[in-house]
Amino acid sequence: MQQPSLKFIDTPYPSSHLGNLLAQFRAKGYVVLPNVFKRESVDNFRQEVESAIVKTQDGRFELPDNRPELVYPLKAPRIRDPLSRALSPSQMAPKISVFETAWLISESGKNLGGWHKDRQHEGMPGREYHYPLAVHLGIYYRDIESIEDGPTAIIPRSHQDQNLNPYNGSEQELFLARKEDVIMWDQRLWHQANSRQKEGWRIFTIYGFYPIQAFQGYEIHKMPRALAQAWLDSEGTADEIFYGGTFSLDSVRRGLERIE
Ligand SMILES: O=C(O)CCC(=O)C(=O)O
Repeated sequence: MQQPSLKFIDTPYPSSHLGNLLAQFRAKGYVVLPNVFKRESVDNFRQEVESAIVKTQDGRFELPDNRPELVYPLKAPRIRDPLSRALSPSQMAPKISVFETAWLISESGKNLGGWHKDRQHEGMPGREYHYPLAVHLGIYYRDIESIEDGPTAIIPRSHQDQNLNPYNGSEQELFLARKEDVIMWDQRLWHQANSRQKEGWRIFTIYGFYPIQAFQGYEIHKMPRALAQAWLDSEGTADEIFYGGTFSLDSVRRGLERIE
């Protein structure tokens, strides 16, 4: 398979810019990360994705999970610092790990889901900020300028304040961004997809991340052999997750077989 043609801006955000982006993320529950991709490369990448879309037996559209495009945007250098710092105030920033790679693909004009939250509040909602247990990126690969472009609608600040919801007149906003941008958002926000009212596919990639806490200098990715053995000996999914994390041994093996 050919290497996807998406290109990235390599320089990280300067620290004062990053600080502002994170302040917006905490205050509103989302922020637009600007200039993550090279603008001139995005249309080609979207077309590569579109030509790989398949229809499933139950009538959904999907990007097959062995396509390199499925994870290629994760190579963007600019997403790493914001994600890590969004998950923790710690000076020893946590490592981040991907646990969700969802491509929501729909035809123009198709009705999409209603208002919901994917995560609930922790701690004392409305009083103080609690760092999220997971953080998400959302990517459209198009300039999203108005409701016709199919942006996600959200209730700003509803990730923290439980009094805000779509049924009591709380202010709403749309995720507006350029094709080279990426939205970083907190799924405790009330949100709703809007259908695309212009020609062409509506594509929204959602990547989910969680923090892996580690002491600095500790080699977290090298499993002690006894722990690896405990993973191999797991009896059932609960044990596999307990010893080995999100992905099962079987899913790793199956994934590799399919790519070959
Ligand atoms: O497609 C969208 O705009 C929102 C997707 C959504 O509702 C979700 O991630 O739970």
